[in-house]
Amino acid sequence: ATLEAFIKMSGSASKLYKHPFTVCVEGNIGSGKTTFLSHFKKFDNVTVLEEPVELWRDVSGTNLLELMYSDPSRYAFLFQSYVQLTMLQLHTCKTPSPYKIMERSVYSAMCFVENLKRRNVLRDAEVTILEDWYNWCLKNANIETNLIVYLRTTPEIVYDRMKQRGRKEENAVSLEYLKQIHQIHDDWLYHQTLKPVPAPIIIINGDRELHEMVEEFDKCKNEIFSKVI
Ligand code: DGT
Repeated sequence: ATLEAFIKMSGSASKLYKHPFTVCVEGNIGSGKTTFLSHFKKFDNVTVLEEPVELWRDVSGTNLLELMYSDPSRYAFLFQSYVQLTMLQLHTCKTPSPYKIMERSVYSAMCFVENLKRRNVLRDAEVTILEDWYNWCLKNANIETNLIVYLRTTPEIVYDRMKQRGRKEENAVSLEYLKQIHQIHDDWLYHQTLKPVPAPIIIINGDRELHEMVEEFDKCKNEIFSKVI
């Protein structure tokens, strides 16, 4: 699989936008990011970039997502390093449309790193390397973001959704883990005490049934498309 396979080009590619209006959709595992993104696929002026999970599942035949969950102390660094690269590729790719909507970002990848650091899963040197790369990217890469949509959820609810979805790698994911990831997202985007927020935020209640979220998405749609670029 190549990254291009994940870049759903909408419209003609005769013109590419180097700086499209960029929206990153954030939230816990199972918060409805994919559903949110799929809602925007029907608009011609939007390029929707889903998270490259399929790439993480097949790195030269190796399922890094699975290894990260089954043996985190051995593989978390390798996994995070690849997540960071694939996210940067999404941030920096030019789009055929003036709006780009991305699932997650290089910013939220660092929420997972923060958790691995707090749980002492990563070694100090591994954390330093990931943070140094991240800080270098903040200064030097074109990862400018115009809007963040935060699908705020309750850990118990996303735990049930995750179980129902039954992604095999996530068998080992506990409610405790989802609470940790929720807390870090909330400290970052809701309480805004963790680290700087890179763009204005829209917070959506992601606890509603996924099919009921359409209403919430429409509110967001108006807010996104009212931005003149
Ligand atoms: P959705 O549509 O809101 O249900 O989103 P998901 O659950 O399909 O997507 P996401 O990004 O929350 O997670 C996909 C899987 O990849 C999940 O098992 C968590 C994992 N994951 C994503 N990004 C990272 C990361 O930076 N580090 C670690 N350790 N895991 C990550």
